[in-house]
Amino acid sequence: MSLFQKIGEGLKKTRERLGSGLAALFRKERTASFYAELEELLLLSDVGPAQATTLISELKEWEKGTDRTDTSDPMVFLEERIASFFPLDPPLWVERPEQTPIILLMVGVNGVGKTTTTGKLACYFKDQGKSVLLGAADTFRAAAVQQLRLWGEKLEIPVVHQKEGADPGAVAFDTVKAAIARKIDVAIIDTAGRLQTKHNLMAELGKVHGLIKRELGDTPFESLIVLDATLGQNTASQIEHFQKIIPLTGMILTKMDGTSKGGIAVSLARKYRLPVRFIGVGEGKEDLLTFDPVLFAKALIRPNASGQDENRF
Ligand SMILES: Nc1nc2c(ncn2[C@@H]2O[C@H](COP(=O)(O)OP(=O)(O)O)[C@@H](O)[C@H]2O)c(=O)[nH]1
Ligand SMILES: [Mg+2]
Repeated sequence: MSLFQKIGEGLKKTRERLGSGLAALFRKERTASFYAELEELLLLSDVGPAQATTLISELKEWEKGTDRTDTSDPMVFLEERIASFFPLDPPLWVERPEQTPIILLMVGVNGVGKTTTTGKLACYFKDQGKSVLLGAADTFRAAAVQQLRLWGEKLEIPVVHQKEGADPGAVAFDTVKAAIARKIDVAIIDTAGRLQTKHNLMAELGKVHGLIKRELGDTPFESLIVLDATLGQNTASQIEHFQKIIPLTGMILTKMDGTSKGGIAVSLARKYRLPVRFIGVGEGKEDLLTFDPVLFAKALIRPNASGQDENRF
């Protein structure tokens, strides 16, 4: 399967609603209710009110013929506009010249899929021939450390860990130190996330970030927020909470396979100007797909299009 086909499969529920809905709608005449129906379809898939309004007014302009370029298909027009909503800055792990390890700090609230995504990412980088180290900085629950160690065993990747209740900053610090000493390519640090708790995990997370930053000096690293796509617009407040504590560099949207609201990626990326790095489309180690705005928009809007861009990866 090509990446385009995998994205299409992962987005099945969303495209059954949005892609199929749009195809049926665009076959109809432009009656008074046309744009209302279009808006409803966009909102149902969680593209977000601001994006729906923008897309509809751009489509109206385009249909007047003033803005028309090389396509006469309104679906292609929408797809191109949606793709343009995503920021394009490349992630650190693409063409990084320096020899220092790439550090990924995984953050997000409990249950969104952080630990699973950490494991899948380890698999992704390992498959590219990179050396990987994992850090179990979710010391809040013993089970979380155990869960990450299982991924480590399965993938034959070392995991830096301490006892339950240990200082997550110390684990993160040890992971970075070890990654530098062992000349590791990518170190991925799993953390605990709770928004309301007496243990004040959010303050601890700020400390973890500060320690990594101090250790790396001017070398940049990624702080990736993991979000459960099935939660739709509720994910926005999670971004805002975490952004108050640490500067986020990107998003990973999990459980895309379980929702018809996959348009949330469009909404969040445009609103917060945060690039989407990966999408999760299942529980297995291979169920993590690199995010490409063009392929994503196409899979969302025109899943049956022949994927001319299929071989971009
Ligand atoms: N269907 C599906 N389930 C996922 C995905 N990512 C994670 N999960 C499941 O979500 C649950 C919580 O994941 P976990 O990694 O423990 O979340 P954490 O608390 O953020 O570390 C687990 O049952 C995972 O298997 C995904 O992309 N698709
Ligand atoms: Mg976890």
